[in-house]
Order: sequence, then structure tokens, then C-alpha cells
Amino acid sequence: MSSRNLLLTISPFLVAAGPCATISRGADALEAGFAVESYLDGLNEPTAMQFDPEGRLFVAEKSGKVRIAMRGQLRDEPVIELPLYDFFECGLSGMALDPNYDVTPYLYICANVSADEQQIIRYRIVNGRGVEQTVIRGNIPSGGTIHNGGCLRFGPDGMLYFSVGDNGTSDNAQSHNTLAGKVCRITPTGDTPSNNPFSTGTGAHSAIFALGFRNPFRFCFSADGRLFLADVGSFGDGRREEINLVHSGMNYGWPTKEGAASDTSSDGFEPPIYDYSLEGQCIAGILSYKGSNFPTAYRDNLFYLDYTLSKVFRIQLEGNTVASQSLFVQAEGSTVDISEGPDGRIYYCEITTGEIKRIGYSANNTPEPGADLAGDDWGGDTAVGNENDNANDNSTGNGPNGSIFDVLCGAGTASASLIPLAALILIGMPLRRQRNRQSAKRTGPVHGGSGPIRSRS
Ligand SMILES: [Ca+2]
Repeated sequence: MSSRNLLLTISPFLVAAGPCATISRGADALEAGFAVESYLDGLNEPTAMQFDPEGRLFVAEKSGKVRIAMRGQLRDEPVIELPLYDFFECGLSGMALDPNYDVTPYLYICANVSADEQQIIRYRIVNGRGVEQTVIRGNIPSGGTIHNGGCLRFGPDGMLYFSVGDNGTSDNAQSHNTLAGKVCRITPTGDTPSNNPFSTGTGAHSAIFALGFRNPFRFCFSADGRLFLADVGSFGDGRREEINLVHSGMNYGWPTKEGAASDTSSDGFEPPIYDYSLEGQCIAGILSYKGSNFPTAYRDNLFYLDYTLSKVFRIQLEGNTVASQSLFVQAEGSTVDISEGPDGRIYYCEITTGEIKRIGYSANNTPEPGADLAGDDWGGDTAVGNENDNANDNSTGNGPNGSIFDVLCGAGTASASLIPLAALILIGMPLRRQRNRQSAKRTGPVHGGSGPIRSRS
């Protein structure tokens, strides 16, 4: 067993703290003046999160729910609930709120509706509930197990960007005939913008924005509009976790080339701005800090997550060059997403503890997100358009059984003795049980076309 795999066997499952309990465990890694707190718990495999402008927190759960919380308290009733194909890395992996949410309160998710297909689905939010379920982009490839990618973010240009992993077939990353192994760019209604780099005016693959990625699990935009992307590394001596500065039309090398941030030779591939292996195992989150809770020296720093080590790292940039890199927080339960609150604190999501934690600078008495909201004000529009479209109102439950966590942990209940096997997948361990996926039920809305999927049975 390699040291990398050995580490997986001791990845911690820890008892969840109550909301806003101070975490002492991470204190050793914290820089002076910072504190880590538990902000929200009781989640079932949270994968992605984002605050709305008024301070409500939306959280995606892997098996198919989006939850909503206010001031660290989770509402029982989900925003949406979909039966999904959630085997191994599949499920609900990405989520974004409309950049003009105050005016157009839309929620977008990226999710597996089958083993073969991911979709980007849009909802209008009415009183904190998703209605008018609309598939804006279907036929996004999935391998059914590993390397889905699945990050979903709006860019400063108002376009919707999403990432797709190589689906476990590395050559996909260099092919223009598939979205696998790519960063893609579409309009908020799912069309292909005419100024995409490979746009032909027709065809799904004109959505490609950049190529040559293995499993680009998360990306972010900086305040000045740069796109930083975390690409999960492979196995063996050459494996490198990468942070890439993604430009339109460029090729980031996988599988021909991995890592080599220091390599300035021209081979047609854009090198990462940072890559690593020894100090980490699986890069699984990235944020460019824009807020004002942290001291000014932290503004525009990159913070990235290593999933396997459950750590938050800090990078200081000089231009596009990495000036320093350091451990910032020792987290606990397999970190998968990092986000900034409207309060300027940094929030991160742990899939195995089911918690959202946050990092704050203690000297800055920043107001709590949502502090002035009424307790029953869940946001979005106040008028329901068509109640029959309420996607939340379905009777099919939490989605298919048979996910890796169901199998190992008993319907998502974490156990200290069990290995988070999703870790093996995120970092791309060759998956010998891949062909056994027929054991996972396909009870989700399996279809290959566009048009709304219906969550009612
Ligand atoms: Ca690369």
C-alpha cells in the first residue's frame, strides 16, 4: 500500500460540533488573529455552497438536495430535492446562484441525472423553494463513477462556466469531440456564446472554453476576473496537483503533461501556476479572497483545499506568480468546497462530517450573514408562479440507494472505522469495481434530451 493510500485509511471522521462552536483542533495551523468555527452541521454529504446576497446559505447535498440555512440554522425543508444517480463521485456536485440574484433569483445546479449524463438545471427561487425546474444544458458526459468535474460558477462576464472531468478516460481531455476534460462556457440560458474559442455556431462542443484537464473539480474567479482552477492529479511518481490560470482556448496538457509549474519551455501546453504532490494528495477547492474581514494583506490571496488531507492552504501571488504557500487551517472531514460569505469570512465544506466551518479574523467584528433578516424570510421571489412546478414536492425521496456512502456507511452515517472511499475516486485511484456499477439503482430522471426533467413520479 502506498503512503498515499495509507493516508486515506486514517482520514478522520469526527464528531460534529454545534453551530458556531470554536474549533480548537485547527488552532495550531492558524495564523495569529484567526479563528475557526463550526457554522452549520447536520448536512448529508455537502458538496457545494454559496450565500445569497442577503446572507442565506444554500448548500448542495450529493444525493440530490439543496438545503437552505439562515444564521447557522438549517431549514428542514429543502429548496429542491431530486432523485439522482449518485454513485461514487456522481450526484449533485455543483451549484451557483444567479449573479443578479436580487432581481433574478435563480439557482443553478450541475448534477448526474444518469450514469452517462450530467445536466445543468435552473430553478426560480420562491420563498426559499425551487420552482420552474428547467434543464438549460443536458448531455454533459459522465463516466458514471469518477472524474465528473462538476464545478459551476458565474464569471464576471455574466457567463456560466462549468468543468467536466475526463470521465476516467484520459484521452478525452485532448479531444474536441467531447466536453470531458474541459472547462466550458455557456450563457445563463444554456446557449453557446458566439465568442467562445472553438465556437462553430452549432454543436455542443463549441461550449469548450479550455481543454486538457484531468478532474477539474473546482475553480474560482478573482476580483479582477482571472479564472483559477484546481485540477486533481494522477498517481505514481509524476502525479501533481495543479492550480491553473485558465485562459480562453488554451490547452493545459493532460494527459500528455502533468504539473511542471516551473517549466517555461514551449510545448503548446499551458503550465500550471502552482503544482504539488508531497504536501498534498487531492486538490479539491479554490477561492480568491475578495472580502474585508481578513486584513488587507490577504486580499486576492488564493485559498485552496486538499481533500484527502482535509487542509486549507494559503497562496500569496505577485501578479500571476506564486510568492508563498503555507498551511492555513487543518480541517477535519474531507474538504470539498470553499466560499466567501457576504461577511468576508471564508467558509469551507466538509463532506464526511456534514459541516460547514468558517475562518474569521477575530479582531474584525463583522456582522453575521443574514443578521437583519426575519426568521421566515427565505428569499427569492415572494409570488409563486406555478405551484405545480414545485420541484421540491416529490415523493421519491433522497435518490437512489447504492451510493458508495450508502454502501459503506449506512445511509450516510459516518463511522470512524470506515474509509471515505470517495477519496479514492477524487484522486483517481484505478477503480476495479467500476464495472459493478449496475448495483447502483438508476431511479433518477434518466433521459438524454433537453427539456425539463420532472421530479414527480
Ligand atoms: Ca495541466
